[in-house]
Amino acid sequence: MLYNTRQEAYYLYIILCNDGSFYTGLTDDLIRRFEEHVNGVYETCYTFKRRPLVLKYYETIPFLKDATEREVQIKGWSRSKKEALIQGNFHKLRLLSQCNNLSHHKYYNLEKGPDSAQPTNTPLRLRSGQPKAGILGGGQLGRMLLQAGANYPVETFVMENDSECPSAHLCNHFIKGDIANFDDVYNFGKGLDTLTIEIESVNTDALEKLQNEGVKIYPNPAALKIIKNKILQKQFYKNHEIPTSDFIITENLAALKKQGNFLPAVHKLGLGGYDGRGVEILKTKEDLEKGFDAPSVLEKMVKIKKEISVIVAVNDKGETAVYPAVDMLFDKRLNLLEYQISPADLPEKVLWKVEAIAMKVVKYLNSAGIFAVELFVDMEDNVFVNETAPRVHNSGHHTIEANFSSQFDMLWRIMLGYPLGSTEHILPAAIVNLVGADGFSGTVQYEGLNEILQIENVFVHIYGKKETRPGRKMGHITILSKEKQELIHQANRIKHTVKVVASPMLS
Ligand code: AIR
Repeated sequence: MLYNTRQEAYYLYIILCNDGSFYTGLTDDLIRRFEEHVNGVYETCYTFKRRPLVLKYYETIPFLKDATEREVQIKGWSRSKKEALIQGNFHKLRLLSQCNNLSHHKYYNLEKGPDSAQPTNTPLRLRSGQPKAGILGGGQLGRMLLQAGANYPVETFVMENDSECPSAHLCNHFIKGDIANFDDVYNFGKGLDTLTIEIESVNTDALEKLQNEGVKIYPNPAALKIIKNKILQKQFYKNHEIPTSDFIITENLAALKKQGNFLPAVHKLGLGGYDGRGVEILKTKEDLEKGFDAPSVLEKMVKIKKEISVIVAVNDKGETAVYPAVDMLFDKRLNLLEYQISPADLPEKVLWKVEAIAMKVVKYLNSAGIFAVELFVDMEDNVFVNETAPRVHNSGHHTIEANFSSQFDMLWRIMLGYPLGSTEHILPAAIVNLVGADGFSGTVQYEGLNEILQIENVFVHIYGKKETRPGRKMGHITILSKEKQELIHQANRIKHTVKVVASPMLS
């Protein structure tokens, strides 16, 4: 049984009036409602001196109960508190310009009310002379974060077990250590001003201690503790009435084997899985053997029309910036992201629902940082959260070239206390992941790059991993184009041209 399948989207909105006061309301259709306001349908709310001037703010809330509670709450706020809310969220308000550009906006010429000031910065308060930032984990995500960090005044530190990892040569200081070990993480972090992760399997107890001692940690260790354990993550969605597929917790293989009637389902290892590892699709009773003999979660299979990802940035002040949703296409066999196309091709109403649910996840995680919320859209356009990553994410790699502020740039802004960047895209994009080909293990070799590098709208990212193995993420290629057909065409071309193999001597 699924809970919360009846989904709607409500908009809590605030209109600035020409006398400087705010009008707060609730609607299920923001554009229509604003039109009504400007056309005088709500004359009784206004006087001759008080007229609706401009739509300043909205938030999308998936359930009526939450929406009415929120309306009552905001209506009770003082003017300055409403102003702070508006200022804090100026990034995510894509719909606003759409509403405010309505051609029949008859109040345009009214004298402007007091406009909101630009948000003030909270520069990082340094514990030492210059910002020292640490990254736990040294894979491709850390590498791309360091590439963006090179543009900022920051001294970078990376800890990882493998001193030949993709990040080792791009940071200012590399420390060899075990990210799952309390002492290693604590000793690494204690001299730093700010710290982030690029993989979930880190020691969260050490992070909590560091946080108590004043190190700024992104994401908040409490949020990371929930997300890194797939069981706690699912319970978190359920507790906060965030739509997600039904699930059962299985302690071991024997317990899993009793759940034949729950199939088809996806078995996910509680701790430690990533990039397709720790996930098994179980369709028939015979498949139960493939499940995990450790605490795991068995998730009912949803009939999926689309898989979507939304990346949300949150800073210390609780301000948010949302990247346009993207379509994800998976390699079913490897359980890995194969292509990604952005922005997602979905009806606007579904996109709003997707965005509202992603915002709800982030709100209840109560943490600054970057969050990638992966969602399913079913045949009836219901939206379910699949899982969330509290870090930069594969589904956002296109933002390096395709958006004003990339997900990596954005994380630096958050960690260093600068204003959030713009998430607007410059051009639509696609990503093709370069994964190790089947049958090849050993020193990596890339075939076909020469041909692909002759195409003008592609950008190659090789992660610098020395060794390939089947299914390992070794790089990605981004394509930019106004035309969706061109994106798909080039993505297919790349997929069939570039091969990640091993050098013949070692294969
Ligand atoms: N990663 C972390 N969670 C999911 C992914 N894809 C990235 C991180 C991590 C790297 O994958 O950058 O360090 C590990 O990749 P590999 O191929 O060494 O296992």
